[in-house]
Amino acid sequence: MRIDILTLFPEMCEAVLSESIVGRARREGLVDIRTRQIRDYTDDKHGRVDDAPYGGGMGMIMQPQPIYDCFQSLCDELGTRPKLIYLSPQGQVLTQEKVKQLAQEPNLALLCGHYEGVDERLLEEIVDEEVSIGDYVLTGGELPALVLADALARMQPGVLSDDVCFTEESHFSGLLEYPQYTRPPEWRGRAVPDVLLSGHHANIDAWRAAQSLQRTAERRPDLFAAYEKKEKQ
Ligand code: 4GO
Repeated sequence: MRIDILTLFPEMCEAVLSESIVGRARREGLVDIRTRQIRDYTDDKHGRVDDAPYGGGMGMIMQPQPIYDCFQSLCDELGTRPKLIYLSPQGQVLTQEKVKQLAQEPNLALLCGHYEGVDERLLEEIVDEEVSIGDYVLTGGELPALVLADALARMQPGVLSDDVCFTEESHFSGLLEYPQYTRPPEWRGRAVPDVLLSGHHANIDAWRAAQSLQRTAERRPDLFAAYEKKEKQ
């Protein structure tokens, strides 16, 4: 899968994308994530990419031309038009279901807004979907784009150590993850639950399933209700 991040802050994105599991996945060619500097495509001789909002009001708005030309150059390079996603609080809130769906796309482009946002006509002209990572406002779309890119990267074959990893965990079964422990067996007077040291795999599986259900019921009644509904069918 290839993901292109259209941004005024490519270094910020590269810093995050070069580390840890996503960094290794990129180096191993398991996922192709690139950044594109929107400012490189402005026609303005001073390099401007934003201007004051018509009708007045706070802050600056990103102009359509640099973003449009940046996206066109990407389409030319790819020889195809990737699905373009704009990260915004107005978007559909991201879920693991949505991540699974987007992970099927061979090419995705992620547009990061800054300042007070992007001229609406650009969104109408080229944006396919708006996605939000949650109901809060950030100073830019870079962190949400990086969240989405990370979630997509870990779905690609070979990125996680074991392919079953992401089928067993939270949100896949629709339940929260069970608690996990590692050495030492006792720490600050707290013991690891005996069952996990028993080597009895059927009991361990049953304990983990019960923990998942209990946590979900306590912490996420919304997810628990959806899970029970799904189980009844
Ligand atoms: C996305 C973008 C929040 C999200 C953003 C989110 N804030 N909840 N800010 O996914 C346009 C200018 C949007 C700053 C951007």
